[in-house]
Amino acid sequence: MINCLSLFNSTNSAQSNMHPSFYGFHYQASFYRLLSDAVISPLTWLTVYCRVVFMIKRKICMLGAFAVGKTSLVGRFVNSIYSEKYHTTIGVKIDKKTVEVDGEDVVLLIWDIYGEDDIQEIRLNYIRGSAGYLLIADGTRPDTLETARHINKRIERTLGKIPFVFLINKSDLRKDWSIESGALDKLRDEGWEIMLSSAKAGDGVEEGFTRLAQMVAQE
Ligand SMILES: Nc1nc2c(ncn2[C@@H]2O[C@H](COP(=O)(O)OP(=O)(O)OP(=O)(O)O)[C@@H](O)[C@H]2O)c(=O)[nH]1
Ligand SMILES: [Mg+2]
Repeated sequence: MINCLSLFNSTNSAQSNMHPSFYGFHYQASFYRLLSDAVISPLTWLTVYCRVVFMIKRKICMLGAFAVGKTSLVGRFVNSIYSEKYHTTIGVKIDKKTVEVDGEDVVLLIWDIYGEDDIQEIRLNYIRGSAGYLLIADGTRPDTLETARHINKRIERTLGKIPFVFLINKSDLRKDWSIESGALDKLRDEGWEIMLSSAKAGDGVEEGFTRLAQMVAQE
């Protein structure tokens, strides 16, 4: 009991040592904190909510022949990683990355689809709902350019014209390239936007995805 009383007294005496202006300052600070919580917080939350709900989201696809580097390009772009090992994609793998286009965030849902070969064509069902696609060829394999042309024709016939960027990948192996520049000039004349990339060295990867993001953000 004595102990409790002495505790009470000591607390009281500690408080009485405080300068009276301390209480005024304390209440004023609390008042402003309440005001900011009541006004600024809802505004902040509303801003965050609007940014999330009205954020531009676009599905894009990685298309091309097998082993041209579709998965490697996604790995480089999304996670800044690259591997020499080749694991063919089975079906589809979906990744996500936000890029900034003209000061606005654009969320890219990237569908990395298995490569086309002599046995299997790409299923157009995977591509439905896409705002655009990266069409990829391997600079060291001219036949992959033909595959890219074939895929593009099928998409245009079935789904209509949608924006795309043509990436000639493996530019780090430029000395081994066998695609004729005349063939690329012909495609440019047809309106194809062509860029060079290397998933291995990282060259042109960001640029390719960002260019497509600019095109699809306007859709
Ligand atoms: N030198 C070089 N090799 C690359 C580059 N990009 C990919 N590769 C290699 O090419 C092989 C195939 O790469 P992937 O990214 O799996 O190719 P993909 O187009 O996804 O293949 P599929 O899923 O089978 O259609 C791997 O061994 C990669 O390391 C590049 O820019 N330069
Ligand atoms: Mg793959």
